[in-house]
Amino acid sequence: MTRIFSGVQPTGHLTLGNYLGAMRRWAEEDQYRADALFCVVDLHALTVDHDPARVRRLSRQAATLLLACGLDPERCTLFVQSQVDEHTRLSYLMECTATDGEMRRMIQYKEKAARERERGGSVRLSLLTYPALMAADVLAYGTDEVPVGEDQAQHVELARDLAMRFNQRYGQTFVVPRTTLPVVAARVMDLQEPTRKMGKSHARTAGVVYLLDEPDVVRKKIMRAVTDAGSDVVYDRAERPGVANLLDVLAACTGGDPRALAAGYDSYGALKKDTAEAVVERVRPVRERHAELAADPAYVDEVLRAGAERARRMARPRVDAAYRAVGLLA
Ligand code: AQP
Repeated sequence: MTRIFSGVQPTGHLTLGNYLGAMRRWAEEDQYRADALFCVVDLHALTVDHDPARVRRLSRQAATLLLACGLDPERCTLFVQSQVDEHTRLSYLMECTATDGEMRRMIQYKEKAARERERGGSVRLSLLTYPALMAADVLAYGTDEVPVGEDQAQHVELARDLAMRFNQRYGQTFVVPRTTLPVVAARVMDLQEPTRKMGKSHARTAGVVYLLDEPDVVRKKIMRAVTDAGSDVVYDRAERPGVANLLDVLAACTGGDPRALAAGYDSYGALKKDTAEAVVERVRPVRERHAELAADPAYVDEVLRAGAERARRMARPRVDAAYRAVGLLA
């Protein structure tokens, strides 16, 4: 059976981008067709300046939202990264397999490092080595497929390279994973800066729709989205990024095709209104289920405990084999 692994970082409140680009597919398709593991990758949240209490709160909230999106703990394995030591054990071997040049080439490193420097802060070493930990997350489980949004594809490519290099040097140990991207909404853009992806840790929140935003807040953010010069509605990601983004979101929420949808509009106002309603309707059941689950934290904790135990059992033999392969007395 195909094995799938993917994760979310508790670096902020989960967004519409996380949902349309990744979580929705995990819940509606991936868990039914594969042996799937989904992880709140909390160690990754420590790569930038963070508040411990906030990370703890966001980790639990992310797990609750994943359940609210429809992940079924009877069908898939849901857990928190730091509760399974195999991730950090294997991460060190990945650091010994990768080069510093490979790490420095990662777009997300360049962007986040620049942001940290702009804020006058220093860049943590773990931000640079983050892709080694992500490779470990994926490779520990013999993962075949990694369903992610476009922004994570470069990291999965690196995980592939590391798996192949490790296998070549030390003998067949890891499955070489592949990325799967969604057909629409692989990259939901910020509503105020439509050339930048919608990100949960952006300081300016007006362009970011959070899954737990009240419906009226969602409507307001979408109605105020930056659109492009001109007034005709055409789907052109390069020349009309603002309008294309709205069409992508509308298409992802209604199951349509963004180009075909464009033909049905002759004003930005009508497009925004329909997009806002489509998002509110799409997210409504997630918000409702989240409210129910948030009232029962003991249930969420139990799901995470059982998930971590299962994940540990799955990862340990391969990580032990990797330790032995490189010459350690594991
Ligand atoms: N804007 C997006 N459009 C489509 N997919 C997206 N994803 C994230 N943003 C978008 C996908 O969501 C999954 C979980 O993301 P993550 O938690 O690993 O963090 P990220 O990729 O770094 O996303 P964020 O929300 O932008 O976080 P910050 O601001 O902390 O960097 C991944 O599959 C991702 O591709």
